[in-house]
Amino acid sequence: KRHKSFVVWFTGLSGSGKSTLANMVEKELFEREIHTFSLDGDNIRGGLNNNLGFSRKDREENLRRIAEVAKLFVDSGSLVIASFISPLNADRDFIKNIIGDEDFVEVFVNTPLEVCENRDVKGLYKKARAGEIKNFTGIDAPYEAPEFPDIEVKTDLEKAEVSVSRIVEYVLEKLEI
Ligand code: GGZ
Repeated sequence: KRHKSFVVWFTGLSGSGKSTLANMVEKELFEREIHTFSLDGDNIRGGLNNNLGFSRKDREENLRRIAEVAKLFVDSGSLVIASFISPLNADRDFIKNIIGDEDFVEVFVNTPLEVCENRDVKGLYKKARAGEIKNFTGIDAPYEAPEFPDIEVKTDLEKAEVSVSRIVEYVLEKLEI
């Protein structure tokens, strides 16, 4: 199918549910024969960016490279789904500038820190509280909530299926198919 290409960018805390939602959105789009490509910590921080950590400078470089890669995929015609904490307004502005305002959809996965910390799927919050991980977002590194996201999702108040269909609806509209 021919359609427009752009980036759907999920921002939110660790454990907020970015990847879960992104995977569900991707599945829905796949079933509609839309060709997507997902970027996340697993395929980026494990490879291209395996020399980067979580200092301010490294996060900037992490996100700069991801934005450039996302742009390449957009140029090749893919619908890109990216899931990264991208903690600061400045980070997201920078990303938006690289990708281009028109091709950037911001999805704020707004899950309260307490909820993420209670889930603690990977035990990282516990380690961060114990001081075993430094610069952990939400604990001893900042997260700035986006003021005007295109879509906001509250995973503690809304069923994932409902959030996903809101996102998919927005995407389908913008795809102009
Ligand atoms: C935040 C960290 C950290 C620190 C390791 N701070 O829940 P996860 O495990 O699977 O996702 C988090 C991921 C964040 O990487 P990003 O590339 O999305 O971050 S950023 O956009 O800020 O560059 C978490 C894990 O890496 N992780 N240490 N100190 N998250």
